[in-house]
Amino acid sequence: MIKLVADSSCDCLKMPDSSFEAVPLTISTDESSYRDDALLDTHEMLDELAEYKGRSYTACPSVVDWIKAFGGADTVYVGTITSALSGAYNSAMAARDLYLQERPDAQVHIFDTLSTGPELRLLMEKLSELTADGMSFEEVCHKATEYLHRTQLFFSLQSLHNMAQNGRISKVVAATVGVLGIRIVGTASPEGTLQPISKCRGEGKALSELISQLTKAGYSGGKVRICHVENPGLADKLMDRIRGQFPEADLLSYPARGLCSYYAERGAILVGFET
Ligand code: X90
Repeated sequence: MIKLVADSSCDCLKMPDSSFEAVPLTISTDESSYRDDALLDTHEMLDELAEYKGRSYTACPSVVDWIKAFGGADTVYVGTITSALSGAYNSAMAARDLYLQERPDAQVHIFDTLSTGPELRLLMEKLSELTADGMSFEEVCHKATEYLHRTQLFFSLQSLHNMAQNGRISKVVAATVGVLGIRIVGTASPEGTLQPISKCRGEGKALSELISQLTKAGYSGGKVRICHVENPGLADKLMDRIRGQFPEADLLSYPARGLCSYYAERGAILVGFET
């Protein structure tokens, strides 16, 4: 049996035609904790966190969480959020070691996306295609790794408060965003960190900047996956613009689940695409 596993930053609970499992990260305060699973109400979580005066945190899946998700399968492909910002990749690697001690004949590969959200989702969709084609483990690993080099992530964020609070970016960068409708457009750097590209005043400017970045990066009509944090309007506008240029493009937008909602914050969109 083949199993596909990703942490919950993929914003995806199911995958058609594959045995897929998302392993939740958790978001917490000193008073409550939110497991990023199918039961989480992200809207309610964002409301409660906006009211809450204290600090909030996140935690990656534990080794045991990962092993449970591997579910006894002989072949497991795992996609994780960037190892530069989360312990998810390391805990998945530790889970792999333990799993292989118990089952020396199993095959487990962990992909560090050096990204998150829709770029992780694209990887999982690719893995689903490759495994359906009946390829060998080595071939799937090779092709999926190659694919990751041909995908990219851009985003527009209205606030960097939670990224800064949790030490994922500098407070200096964070302070320039959110005031006077300033949004930041950025990308996942080659090292897997948040790389700001430009500051934009207003959503229209952010939209134009995203389009121009996509074009510069070499987007030419491939897949685009857009996750939004309570901003379907911006996601739709982006899809309309892309469809205007590439009528055949495979586009999909969907709401972010818990982890991306927490870090990208309300109003954000994350755009994963094939170059
Ligand atoms: O292990 C943990 O506790 C999770 C930490 C995750 C921190 C980063 C989350 C990023 C979510 C925000 C915008 C995109 C940034 C992309 C940088 C690669 C999405």
